[in-house]
Amino acid sequence: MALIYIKIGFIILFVNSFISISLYLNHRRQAQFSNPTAIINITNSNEFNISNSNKYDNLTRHNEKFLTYLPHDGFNNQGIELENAIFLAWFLNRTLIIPPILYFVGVTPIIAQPYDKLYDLLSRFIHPNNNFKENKITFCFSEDKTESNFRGIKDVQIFDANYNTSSSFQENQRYCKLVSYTLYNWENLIDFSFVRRHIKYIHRRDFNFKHLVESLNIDPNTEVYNVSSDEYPYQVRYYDSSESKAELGKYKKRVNLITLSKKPQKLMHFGNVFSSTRIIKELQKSKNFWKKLMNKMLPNNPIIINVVNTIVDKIGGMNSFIGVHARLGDGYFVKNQNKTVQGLIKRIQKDFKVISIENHKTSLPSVIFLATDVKRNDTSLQPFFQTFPCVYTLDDFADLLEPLKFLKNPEDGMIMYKFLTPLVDLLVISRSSKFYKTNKSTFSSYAGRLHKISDTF
Ligand SMILES: Nc1nc2c(ncn2[C@@H]2O[C@H](COP(=O)(O)OP(=O)(O)OP(=O)(O)O)[C@@H](O)[C@H]2O)c(=O)[nH]1
Ligand SMILES: *[C@@H]1O[C@H](CO)[C@@H](O)[C@H](O)[C@H]1NC(C)=O
Ligand SMILES: *[C@@H]1O[C@H](CO)[C@@H](O)[C@H](O)[C@H]1NC(C)=O
Ligand SMILES: *[C@@H]1O[C@H](CO)[C@@H](O)[C@H](O)[C@H]1NC(C)=O
Ligand SMILES: *[C@@H]1O[C@H](CO)[C@@H](O)[C@H](O)[C@H]1NC(C)=O
Ligand SMILES: *[C@@H]1O[C@H](CO)[C@@H](O)[C@H](O)[C@H]1NC(C)=O
Ligand SMILES: *[C@@H]1O[C@H](CO)[C@@H](O)[C@H](O)[C@H]1NC(C)=O
Ligand SMILES: *[C@@H]1O[C@H](CO)[C@@H](O)[C@H](O)[C@H]1NC(C)=O
Ligand SMILES: *[C@@H]1O[C@H](CO)[C@@H](O)[C@H](O)[C@H]1NC(C)=O
Ligand SMILES: *[C@@H]1O[C@H](CO)[C@@H](O)[C@H](O)[C@H]1NC(C)=O
Repeated sequence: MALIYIKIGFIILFVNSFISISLYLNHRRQAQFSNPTAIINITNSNEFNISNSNKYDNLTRHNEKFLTYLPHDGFNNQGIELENAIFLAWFLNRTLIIPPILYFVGVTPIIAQPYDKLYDLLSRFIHPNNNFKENKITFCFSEDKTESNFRGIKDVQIFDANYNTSSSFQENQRYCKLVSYTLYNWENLIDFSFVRRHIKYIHRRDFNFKHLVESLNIDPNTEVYNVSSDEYPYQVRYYDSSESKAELGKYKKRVNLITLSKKPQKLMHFGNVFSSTRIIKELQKSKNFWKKLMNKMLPNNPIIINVVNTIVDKIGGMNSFIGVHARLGDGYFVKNQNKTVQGLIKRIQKDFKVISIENHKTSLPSVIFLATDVKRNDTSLQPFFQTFPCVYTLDDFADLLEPLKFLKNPEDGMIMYKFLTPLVDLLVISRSSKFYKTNKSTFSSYAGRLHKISDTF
């Protein structure tokens, strides 16, 4: 997905009060090393004192080397970043420190940034504690009217939840939005059993650099290697083979992974690792690993899977409907709304000529489930509904989503309902007989990937 930098001039208004713990184990309270050296029982759920951890002692004693990265953008972009980081950790034989999902209700204000700026921005998202009770921020942005910017956002500032947005809007011509967020452990959603067999990993609890180096007990100046300053969103392209002739494309700089494997620093800190084109994989072992990984990053949260199965049953069962993803809601996708909707209509009509108002009543597959980021009554979608008579959206199954209202983030007690409904949308369409995507959407790519293997989860 095309991203360009935005100018940042933010003001820190909420104090990032110090959380004494920055690394933690997953919610299942197990050590998740491929070859566990220490299984630690955590009694106090949220508070894991890394400096008391036998595992940590063992790690440092055995000269463990670590690798981490900075997430940005929506859930699906963050998923690609995680997968790339898993590959890098595997290739470079380092223990991966996995950041939490930075989950928003609606569109994310955190898009690709130069390394230091992104770090600064991310460090303001913290778990609620005594001083900071709510997972809410206000972000104000001015719109970019030029075509180049994907999100349609030019300038972002982040404020606390009480920021007077009306004054901001008047003074700076900015749009402000109060958004909820939560920092969610990947293992609450995705099956890590394959990952666990192939790399060592631990979870990171926040985005505070100081916490990180303190937890690892390393010197930030001599024992950290910051891989790239990420002056451009597509700055560095990584190559698994020094012999590779693959071109840089939109990237600015080539780095061979073999060069990185010689770095002595304890922590190798990547910034932006987004995009499925970021790492060139030409070695056979890389290709094999990647192919397997792509088929193993599967959602496995039983509550979500149950909800999805119930909805799919209601529509008529797996493979008995057409799945469509219409990404129309923000930035680039707004400008292409009509094109996207017309494109989807044409492709479906071409493939399923049988679907029309006249023969809707035949037994041929005619049911469509439409996943979309806009409301059903949105003007741009009307041609779709006029063309196809039998279209369901997630709104039609609101009652079946009820179980998600009881799903809480164990870290902060946030009800996950609003964060997770897009994932339900995505999983339903992945269980269709035929899937139609929106170009350039990573939401669509993940749905398409799961669609190919939907009988396996
Ligand atoms: N409910 C629902 N939400 C959607 C759908 N498609 C996109 N969204 C929402 O649109 C926003 C951006 O999509 P994300 O997938 O999070 O962002 P991303 O990972 O950058 O993906 P893309 O922007 O699509 O490449 C998020 O709030 C999504 O939840 C959809 O089909 N259904
Ligand atoms: C540390 O690791 C060694 C083996 O590598 C193991 O024998 C020992 O029990 C571990 N120590 C703790 C405290 O877990
Ligand atoms: C962890 O807890 C389980 C059950 O409470 C117990 O059987 C086990 O011995 C504990 N392990 C450690 C390392 O304390
Ligand atoms: C964490 O461990 C350190 C060192 O053992 C100790 O000084 C500190 O009190 C511990 N903090 C908590 C919250 O247990
Ligand atoms: C991977 O790193 C560990 C130390 O963390 C080391 O013991 C092991 O030999 C390394 N494996 C390879 C293949 O380099
Ligand atoms: C917010 O800003 C507007 C416009 O400047 C002002 O009229 C209003 O009193 C402010 N509200 C608060 C709560 O400060
Ligand atoms: C690495 O980046 C962090 C975060 O921006 C910074 O604090 C640190 O000084 C950098 N370390 C090195 C060695 O460049
Ligand atoms: C999309 O089409 C509608 C008419 O169907 C039109 O009113 C609208 O301006 C078009 N939007 C864009 C972005 O072209
Ligand atoms: C989507 O991308 C494909 C391949 O690049 C292209 O053939 C197709 O026309 C695009 N569809 C739309 C609706 O833009
Ligand atoms: C769509 O419905 C919502 C209420 O669900 C309403 O607020 C909105 O104005 C409607 N939009 C259009 C384009 O009709």
